[in-house]
Amino acid sequence: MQQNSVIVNSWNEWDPLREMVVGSADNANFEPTEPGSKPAVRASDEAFPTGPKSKEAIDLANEELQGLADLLESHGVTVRRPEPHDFSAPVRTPDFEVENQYCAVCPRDVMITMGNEIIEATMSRRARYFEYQPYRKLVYEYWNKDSRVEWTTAPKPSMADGMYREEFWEWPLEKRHERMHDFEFCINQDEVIFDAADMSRLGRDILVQESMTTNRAGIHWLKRHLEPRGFRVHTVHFPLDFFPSHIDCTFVPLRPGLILTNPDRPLREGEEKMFLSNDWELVDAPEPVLSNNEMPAYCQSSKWLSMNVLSISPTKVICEEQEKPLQDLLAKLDFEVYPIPFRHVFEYGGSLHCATWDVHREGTREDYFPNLQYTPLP
Ligand code: ABU
Repeated sequence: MQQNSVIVNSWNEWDPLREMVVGSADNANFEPTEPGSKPAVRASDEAFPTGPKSKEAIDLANEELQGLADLLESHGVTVRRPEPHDFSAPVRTPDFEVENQYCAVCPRDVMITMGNEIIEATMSRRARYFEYQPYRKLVYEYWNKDSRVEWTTAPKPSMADGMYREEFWEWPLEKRHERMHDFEFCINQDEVIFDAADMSRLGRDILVQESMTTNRAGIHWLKRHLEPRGFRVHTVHFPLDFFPSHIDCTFVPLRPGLILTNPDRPLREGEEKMFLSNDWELVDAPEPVLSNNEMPAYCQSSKWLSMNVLSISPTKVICEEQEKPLQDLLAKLDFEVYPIPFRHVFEYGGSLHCATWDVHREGTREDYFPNLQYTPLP
């Protein structure tokens, strides 16, 4: 049975924050083309660059990441950073080779805290196979300091060619629309695959999005691991998101009873019941300030990075500086909003929530869904 831990303790996305890892753009490389990812320059036919990002791009992103770290520290949060890592090094295993790795800007994609347990995700892309390494020193520190800290590394998939469905990238839009309820993407169902950022924590209840980066075998592994530890794991789907990857630009819990939702990506019919029958309110985010075509050229994420906000507490939220319509909505919902510039981080795969990993928030595991009917695995 899990219990509160002095060092590692975080059960949801909103409790008062005490310790957090903020990513770093040091040594970042462009993500390579591989079966799980086909990066493209936005609104252009230009070839996607390869190898290390420029010093200027890295400095600009690091300045904004440092700004986030400073803001968190001014709110009493202890901020930790990843260890330096050579992302330009190629990776070669018996099953695949890739010319370089990516970056440590988005710890959220790799690491997740479930109460007093740290889980390292399997990951789904070759360039991210070793992305846990910049966080290992920290994990050892937490694990050595407190015997109540649990540490789990999920099984590494082979990432061999047979794990992927490469034709996925060629499907025309009509075919994607036709097949939107199949939830079959660029990874198949043969191995356990998940990125940590496809999960969202609401106390006893964990949401997991089926996506391009998390398959049904991955969700099954998470259920088998988490249910005996007292969690209920719910699979969620957003059928109109044809390239889903990571839940935190789609369905963003802000405090008990309130979720920020993406108007372009409604939940699959029927999946809203769990929220509505437990008096949760789903509030649509406003249209982002940038259109998809206006996002930074090398950014592979959608305009909905606008929604990728970070909660310092149930009443305080950090939001990207230019997203005024969202800031206004959050203020109307009674949040204190802290706007900071973060646009230069976008080309590294995320915004404020993606670029962090919460290690310690106050609070314990609560049941926010008392009217839930849940059937655990047999
Ligand atoms: N890594 C989060 C990106 C999600 C999105 O593009 O909507």
